[in-house]
Amino acid sequence: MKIESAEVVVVELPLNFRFETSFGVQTHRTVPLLVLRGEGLEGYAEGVMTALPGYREETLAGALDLVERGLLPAVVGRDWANPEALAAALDRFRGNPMAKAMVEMAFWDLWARSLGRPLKDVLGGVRDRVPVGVSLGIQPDLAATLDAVAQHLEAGYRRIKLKIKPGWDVAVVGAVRERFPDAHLTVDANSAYRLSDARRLARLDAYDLDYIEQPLAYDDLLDHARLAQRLATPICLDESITSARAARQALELGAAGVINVKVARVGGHGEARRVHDLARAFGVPVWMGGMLETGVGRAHNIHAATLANFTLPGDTSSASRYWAHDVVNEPLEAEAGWMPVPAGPGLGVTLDRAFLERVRVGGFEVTGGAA
Ligand code: OSB
Ligand code: MG
Repeated sequence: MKIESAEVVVVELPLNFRFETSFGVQTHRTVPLLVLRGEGLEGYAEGVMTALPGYREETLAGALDLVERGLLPAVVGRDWANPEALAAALDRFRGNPMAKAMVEMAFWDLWARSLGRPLKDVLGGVRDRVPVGVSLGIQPDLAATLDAVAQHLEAGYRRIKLKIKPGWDVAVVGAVRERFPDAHLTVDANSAYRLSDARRLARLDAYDLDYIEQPLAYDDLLDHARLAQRLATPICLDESITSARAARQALELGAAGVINVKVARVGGHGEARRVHDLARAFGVPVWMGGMLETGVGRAHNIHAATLANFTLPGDTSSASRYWAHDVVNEPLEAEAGWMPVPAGPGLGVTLDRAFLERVRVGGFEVTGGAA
């Protein structure tokens, strides 16, 4: 399939909530939406990198420069046998998985649309709906935390993830567990601790958490393996897993008893599926993470989460939790903790172009491409 042209539209959207983690506060997103065109069809993806590198190293400005000057010129104007062939053509550029994921994911959508099949089928998914939980940011106080947990359990979410950081951990988790004895609870530290905090983290073992997500440094597998030996609660890796190779090394080391797969963090659907397959070979369950996506990235994540080893509830909660107005026309809403897979070819969502024009803050087109 030939990619004839590409367009990036950057939009700015306010979040419905203030999202606080151990690495900072987000109140809005600046979202680069990529449109790839060919055979009269369009394929979509979004970038999840942020202005400053708080989660991983990639930045919005750096990624968009790479997309405009490196990645799109390498793929526009060429005929691609399949998405794997396109992904292989991006290998010569080092790192930058989030930037590569934009291009690779948009092509998977375009490819699936050209086949007239839902993306989930083309990826090999086995479900029509995926189980979902919520990720709750750090709240102003304990009362607000308990209220937020109660509200989302009542809405049917199947697991509650609490963001923690040093000084906001054992006491809050203990109080939430006491009030909600049967809830599936997890915590996510976003790399806020060190191995020397092992004794403090081991106190969380008392609260029957499904897992502790990314307690230690974003680029450290070895210390996570050491920590795993000192905790009863499984460790789930997020930031540390940027590729199938990193996943294999983490699994071989015993650093991950669970993996949070984010398609955009690992460079796209092909690599996400390899991470999924490796984890399955090691008997390790995976779940679909999120990056506060709009309907475009959310739809991608939902399709990918239909693969068989996505057995734990993911973070792909209802779009209306995040956005007063989404960039896609279709509602992506969970019911009783299940998110239906959008129907139709490809992603099954369409862009609200009139809305995009209202919130647009930048963008560019790439038409010529490869010689
Ligand atoms: O660590 O999983 C994370 C959001 C942005 C960056 C990192 C993370 C998150 C979330 C929210 O936890 C997931 C979501 O609701 O999309
Ligand atoms: Mg996380």
